[in-house]
Amino acid sequence: MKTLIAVSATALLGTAAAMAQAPEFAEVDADANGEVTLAELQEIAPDATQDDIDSYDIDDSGTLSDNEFVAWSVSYDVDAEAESDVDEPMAPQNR
Ligand SMILES: [Ca+2]
Ligand SMILES: [Ca+2]
Repeated sequence: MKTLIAVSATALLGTAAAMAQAPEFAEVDADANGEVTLAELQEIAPDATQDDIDSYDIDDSGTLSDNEFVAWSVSYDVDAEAESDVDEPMAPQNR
């Protein structure tokens, strides 16, 4: 069982580094053009769809600006999903 935990923690480290924090708009906007496209959004939310963008696309641009992205991220609750994925690998008995 200890081996399983160690392997799981190691496998999660790379993911944790990318997902432990709520994403910043500047980080998600990979090409820094001021708009988050569906492809960019899917880097942090693989199950996101154009419908998700459209729901928060106030100016109907088809992409998310800074404000629109913040509104989306609050609704999507990236923090909660990241925490469930990481599952406290540094303190496995602290639950
Ligand atoms: Ca962009
Ligand atoms: Ca927009």
